[in-house]
Amino acid sequence: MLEPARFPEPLREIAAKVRDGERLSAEDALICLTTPHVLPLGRLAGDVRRRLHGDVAFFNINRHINPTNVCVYTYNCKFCSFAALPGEDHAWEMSHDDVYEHAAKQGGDAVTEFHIVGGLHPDLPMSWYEEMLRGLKERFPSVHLKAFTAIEIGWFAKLEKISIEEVLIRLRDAGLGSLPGGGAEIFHPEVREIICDGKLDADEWVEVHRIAHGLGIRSNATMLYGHVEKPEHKVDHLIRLRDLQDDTGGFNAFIPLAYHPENNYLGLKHHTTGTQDLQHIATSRLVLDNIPHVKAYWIMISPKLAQVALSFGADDIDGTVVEETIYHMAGASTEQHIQRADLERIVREAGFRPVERDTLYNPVTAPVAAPA
Ligand code: V47
Repeated sequence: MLEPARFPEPLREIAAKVRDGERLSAEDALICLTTPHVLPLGRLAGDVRRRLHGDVAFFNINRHINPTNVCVYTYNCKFCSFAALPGEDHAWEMSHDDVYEHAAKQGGDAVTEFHIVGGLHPDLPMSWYEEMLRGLKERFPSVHLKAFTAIEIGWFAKLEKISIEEVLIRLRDAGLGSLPGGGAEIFHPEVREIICDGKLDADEWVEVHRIAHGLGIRSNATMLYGHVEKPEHKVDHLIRLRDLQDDTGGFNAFIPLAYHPENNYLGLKHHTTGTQDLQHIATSRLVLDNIPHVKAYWIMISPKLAQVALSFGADDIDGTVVEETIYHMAGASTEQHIQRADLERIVREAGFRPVERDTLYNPVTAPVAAPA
């Protein structure tokens, strides 16, 4: 039982709200993000997480595929270490066959999700991506295709001169199952101007997800922290996401993403600390009372910290991944692949019960057959 009186100020009032199931205000969110009392904050978020999910911690068997890193916003998105201009040494463009070959490399586990994102390629028409989705569905019919950030969806609309709705309908017809949460960064224009000037703005990002939800396409949401943003910017970000979720109910999960500073144009040196990472996980769980899942992405914060995060509000540690480029090009030193047995062990040793889920958080009961 939560006893607010045992919490230090200024968390006491927040503890009372958590105990009573009351929504936190923007002012409360600011307190969560700035309090030095991270352990008590984690205790509150852990309590909410246990109310929602008991002792279950989710993981999935997934595979990341990045068909190209060629991106017209290479200079705009100063925080991104993944993108390249056409012809640069580190630029790549996969063929459809390359994509299928990557998809088939599963590292021995029966995959249920392909997570597919890439740069905004100036010359690849949307039909190239539709064909890729169809080709994947033909070869891997049971695998869910979670593909394209809101930024890519906006780019397709611009390139093809069609509406967001039409883009989403065409991609869904080709096999798209849901949208990942990338591209949100920090919504506030003061930050967007510095880190990703000219990219889709907050209203546009929100609109893509709103339209997707209206079409029955579920999605995730992210927030990139640990660079030039201030706590107030993150409060604004979280409240905007919560408002959208109140309207649509279409978000599955929220993933706070820790900024990695290497090999990009932003010119910052510092990595986030473990305490900061846990504080963002805990705050997300407490503020986003209407988003069912909070993910501690092990690739980003390490399997060791992801274990701790499960007691600070997270209920999901993402999946096997197999090959990761976005964080590893930005200096991540974690592995790129983890086996199912290791994910289960990480969860179990943190005191939780591992449950394999599919992308939409249905438990996977029988292993899905690997494609021939
Ligand atoms: O949008 C880019 C971020 C995101 C850097 O939906 C960086 O299940 C840190 O969205 N340092 C893409 N972050 C990753 C993403 C994601 C990851 C895992 C699961 C899901 C999901 C979504 O990565 C980008 C951007 O915010 N990013 N560069 C960097 N240097």
